[in-house]
Amino acid sequence: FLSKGNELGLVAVGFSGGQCKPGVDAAPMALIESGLVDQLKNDLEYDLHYDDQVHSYSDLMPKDDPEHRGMKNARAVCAVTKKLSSQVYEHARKGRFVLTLGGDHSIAIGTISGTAKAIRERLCRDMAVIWVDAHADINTPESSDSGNIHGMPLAFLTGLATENEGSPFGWVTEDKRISPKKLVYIGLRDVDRGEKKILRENGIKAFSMHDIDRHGIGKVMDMALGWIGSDTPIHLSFDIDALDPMWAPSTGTAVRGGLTLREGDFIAECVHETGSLVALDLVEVNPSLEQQGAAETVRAGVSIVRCALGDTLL
Ligand code: HAR
Ligand code: MN
Ligand code: MN
Ligand code: MN
Repeated sequence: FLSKGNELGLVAVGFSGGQCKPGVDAAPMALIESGLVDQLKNDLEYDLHYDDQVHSYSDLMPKDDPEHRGMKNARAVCAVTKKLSSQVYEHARKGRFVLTLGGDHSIAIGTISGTAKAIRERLCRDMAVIWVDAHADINTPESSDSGNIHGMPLAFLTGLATENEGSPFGWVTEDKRISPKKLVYIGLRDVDRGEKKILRENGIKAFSMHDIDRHGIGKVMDMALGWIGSDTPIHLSFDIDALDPMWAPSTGTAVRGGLTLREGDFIAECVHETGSLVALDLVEVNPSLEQQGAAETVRAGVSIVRCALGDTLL
């Protein structure tokens, strides 16, 4: 009932300004070159609507980007995410599944705001977000120690951080936000002290690696999807650093003790099985880091996308 047929909008966002390490901008090309698009078309039979925007964000870059509320590159991140939000909105509005290849995780400000607005208009529903990550990415500009915006997208998307009209993220208005009650994390293991307080005070549902160790990934997925409830549209935002560095070493902030390759794929498979998935982000693949592991990291990313889009083992 959610997406019509096999229409897929693909958005490639080679953007690295939400953090400080170059190279994550090369991920969309690396994913596509390793056969992702061909596989989606030929194996999974999607009808692709591909915005070839891999490079065109560069003309949006401001010349001058001074720190704003302690945030680095706020104007650049604003320019890219605002444009991305309308691209994603246009796909989702037409009932297409939206696949966005990042880029660092700051781009989720653009993707989730776009789908949240489109789903509200098209289905009169509030969308849920499943955020698979080692990190919580919910720092406010004030609680962040790094000033890197890829650690903040969920603060703006939930309205825990807001900006006035005219400020960089003033465009993220209520119609483009999600409720903190509709956010579920899986895979957390590196959460800042201020973020723990934010999660606690807002009753945000989170399954850490500890929960996965205790219950197993099967039970955790049952609980995560149970919290969201059936018939709720879901946006899956998958940070490759949720996987253990054994499987995905080429990422900007790798944290040991993560998901296995199969646990990552299993999460994607379970979300697909709900029939409620409306969009997927795959972010933080950085082929220039740990170069011996780059091909493996890209392959892990391709696998997660395939699973989320309905590939099955049998
Ligand atoms: N929490 C830290 C910060 O705010 C580190 C965030 C790292 N983020 C990512 N995305 N790699 O999940 O800077
Ligand atoms: Mn079509
Ligand atoms: Mn992240
Ligand atoms: Mn992360």
